[in-house]
Amino acid sequence: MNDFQKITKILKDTDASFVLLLCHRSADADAICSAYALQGLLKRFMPNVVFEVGCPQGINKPSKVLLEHMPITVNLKPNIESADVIVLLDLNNIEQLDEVSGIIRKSGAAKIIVDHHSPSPETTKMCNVCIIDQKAAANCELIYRLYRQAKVKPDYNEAKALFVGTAFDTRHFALANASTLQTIAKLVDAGIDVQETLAEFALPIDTSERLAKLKACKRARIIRVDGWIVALSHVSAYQASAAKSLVDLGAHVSAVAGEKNGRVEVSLRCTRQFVEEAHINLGTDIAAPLGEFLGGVGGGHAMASGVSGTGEIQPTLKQCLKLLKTKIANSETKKEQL
Ligand SMILES: [Mn+2]
Repeated sequence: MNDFQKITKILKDTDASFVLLLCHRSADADAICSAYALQGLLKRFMPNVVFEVGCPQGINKPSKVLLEHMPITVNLKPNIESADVIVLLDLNNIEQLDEVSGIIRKSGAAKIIVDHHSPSPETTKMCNVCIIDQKAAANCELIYRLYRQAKVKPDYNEAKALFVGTAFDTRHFALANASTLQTIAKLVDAGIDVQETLAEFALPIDTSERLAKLKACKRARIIRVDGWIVALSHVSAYQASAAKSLVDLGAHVSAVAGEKNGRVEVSLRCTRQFVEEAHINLGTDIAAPLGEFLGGVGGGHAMASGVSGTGEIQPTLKQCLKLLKTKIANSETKKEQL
């Protein structure tokens, strides 16, 4: 049985009449476009089932532009309790949905996960079908694979959604791999104009984001750890963008924290060289234990990850540096032993 057949089997076995396609907090283009394209695919086979895209914890700014340009409908207050089947998209841990995670846990609905992050055992355990491929550069790639398994060609808007979701998640294909580019080639064949579509969704940078990035650079503490340049900083918003800027400027690793109502959030970024030579995966080696330290959650990818928990900025950054130092030291010893 292929993955597409596994999904349709669950939908049939549960005699589902309402299927909720659920995106992560401040849902990005990859999550929303995955949900939209999967909705379209499944509707073809089950026209009597109601499929809804739910973003109970909001959507991010680029997604607002996306929804203005595309015929995608998103419910910001989905009725999770009444779903017969819940599909988690681009989301590895339901804890990311804060209070919504309790409702999902209590729900008797069958659960399916389609994701490209490192899997969280508690979340995969509660899912009837797990379609997870960490090698996929975007979740939209996994959805395109389902189209192929179903032998269905995406229509123009579905192809455009899959293209845009992939473009956003791969930083305009800078993080793409062979399978990403093969998928993109097929979508372009379906009628997508690459330059026009990328221009349509290009975002002007907000003044507040520009200021956050500049402030993060001004406040950065720069530490050398065994030849690696670590930059630690804090801003009250746009931590991810600020962390990326620090790496663009020359840091090998960056961590930018922000505090709001006793909650602390940290974005971590690093270069590919750091992942490969220090053998450190920011998601599993740093963000996950830092999340635990803060009584919250942490995870993500090797080069980009995030943490959310309870605490204050300085102790959080201190712990982050401690984790980085320990991991770097461990990788040094490993190298010596080789
Ligand atoms: Mn994604």
